[in-house]
Amino acid sequence: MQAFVDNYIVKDSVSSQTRGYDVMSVRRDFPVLHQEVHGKPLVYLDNAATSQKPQVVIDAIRKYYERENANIHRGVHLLSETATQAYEAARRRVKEAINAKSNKEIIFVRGTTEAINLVSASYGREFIKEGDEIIISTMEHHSNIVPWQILCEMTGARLRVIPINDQGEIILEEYEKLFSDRTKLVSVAHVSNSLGTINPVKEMIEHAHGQGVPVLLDGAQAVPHKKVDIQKLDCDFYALSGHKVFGPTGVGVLYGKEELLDRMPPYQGGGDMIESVTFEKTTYNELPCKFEAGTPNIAGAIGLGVALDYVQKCGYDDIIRHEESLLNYATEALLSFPEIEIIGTASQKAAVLSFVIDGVHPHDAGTILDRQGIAVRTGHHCTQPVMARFNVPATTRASFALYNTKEEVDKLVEGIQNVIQMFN
Ligand code: C6P
Repeated sequence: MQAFVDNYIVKDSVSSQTRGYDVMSVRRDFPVLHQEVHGKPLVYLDNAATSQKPQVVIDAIRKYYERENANIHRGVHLLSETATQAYEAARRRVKEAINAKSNKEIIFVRGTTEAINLVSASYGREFIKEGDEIIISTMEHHSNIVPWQILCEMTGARLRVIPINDQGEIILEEYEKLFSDRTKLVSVAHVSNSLGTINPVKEMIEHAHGQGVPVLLDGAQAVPHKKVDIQKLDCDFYALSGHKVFGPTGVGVLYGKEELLDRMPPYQGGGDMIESVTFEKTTYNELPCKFEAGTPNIAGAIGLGVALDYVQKCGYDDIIRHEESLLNYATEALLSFPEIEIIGTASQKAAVLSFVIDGVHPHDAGTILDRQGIAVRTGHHCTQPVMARFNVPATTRASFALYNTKEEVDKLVEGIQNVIQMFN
């Protein structure tokens, strides 16, 4: 069986494993990048929305469906055992990648959104009562706002919101002032999707723990860019999406400390999450199955395991260095345009560049860039309170990944020049 499991592990034949960090080799691993759109070479700068997939991930998913597809934890036949082994190997892979203590702490879900909804529904049902308070920040994605609002409506609890400064950074003194004996949970982004800010989560967690308050980190935008060490962070929950970290859509992870998950009621009922069922009384399965009702996204989990392996083999230090140089290069170029304002200028930033062009609606900018082969996201990025904070209806956002190049940044800059010229 081990041989089978090994089949899904990225071998050292990953193209990027040539000496040092060679972005052109990395690009060769991503077939989707090698195409034209509107007759121009694709410049994919919408990585914060979703990242592209390396061939090893595509191959793993294809291989699973071609050779090994079966339901897990249910059959005694070989394919079912094989699929179960591969799924559980993927869980171990996630556990190692984020340095969790135990496989029981890794719950496969649909993505970050479902991970946060799981905590708000389950932790909320058990621990949040009328008058309690939940702290979030102004820069949260709607996925880390709305589930808490629903919980507040149901329970009579209330949200407290940490303000951010003009650079798009959390104001730590204001954060600390929000705590009281009513505070029951802090839930904040590790990295902001619309501003790029990397939040000082270690200090924030230390402060919250000092007050006996657990912390959930929304890691959707962190895992593609930095090594996440759950035990070092000491967060209580961590949510991530497979598709942002070069894995498939429809799969993600909720990490939770075992002692907390143990005390939380099930989120959904169904197959695999039970120990025994009678009409009189049902008992629940152990972690992590207690939170994985129904047939999960088996191929997705396997793909995610391979994707995490791929990123690790590329090397986080090299990825960080590469993306920092792209971000600095692009930021400097955009600053040279008097018509452009960058939204989000935190001192600690991931590879996200949001901006507005004077007199040009972001949707027009996005459409014109698209005709030049450049894919960026325009809109509010599911962070309407951030747009309100900066008094803009929307931004244009370029977000970089490990396979982007300086030449692509040059094309973005050229594209923006064309946008400005057209509107003049
Ligand atoms: N942000 C973006 O373009 P899901 O959709 O569940 O995989 O991830 C939701 C989510 C949660 N938190 C943060 C910080 C995010 O960035 C996202 C997804 C995408 O910015 C799509 S809106």
